[in-house]
Amino acid sequence: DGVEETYIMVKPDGVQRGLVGEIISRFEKKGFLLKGLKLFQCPKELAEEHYRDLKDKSFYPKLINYITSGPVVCMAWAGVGVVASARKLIGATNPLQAEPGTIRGDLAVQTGRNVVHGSDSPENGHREVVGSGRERQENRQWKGRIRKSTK
Ligand code: YYY
Ligand code: MG
Repeated sequence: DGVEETYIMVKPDGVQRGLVGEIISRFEKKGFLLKGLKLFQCPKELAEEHYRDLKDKSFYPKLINYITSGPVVCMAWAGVGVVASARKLIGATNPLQAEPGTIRGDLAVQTGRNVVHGSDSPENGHREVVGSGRERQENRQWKGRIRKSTK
């Protein structure tokens, strides 16, 4: 049926700048379904797992420092084609190249402070929402509770 899940995360700069409501609003207005949300201080090990594909990049240590520097807002969003659509709403990785009208295009300037994360494939969407190992059980809780209330 094409319904997918994606993991959207307001990064520490977005939370500190008070952009949580604005970012949620864009996904709500588009018409996607919010399935779960939590404020979360990401431990270093989970940040490393989340960005494991980038561990050989020169910016990786800074990226891990940044993402663990303050609370993030974790969200699971669902809908038809939500993974690719969310990436379009978010805009290019480098905010200076992101189109006006996108979240990064409107709200950010630096790649290293680009306010929001979105999964890049349905497989990663599922992996990032559900998690693995230790965080799996906890994720089931924050997602499951909201899911019940939306039924
Ligand atoms: O998926 P997206 O966030 O748009 O970009 P990725 O290539 O997955 O990189 C993840 C994250 O790493 C990016 O949002 C900022 C940071 N980063 C960086 O600091 N410098 C780069 N040259 C590339 C990415
Ligand atoms: Mg990415």
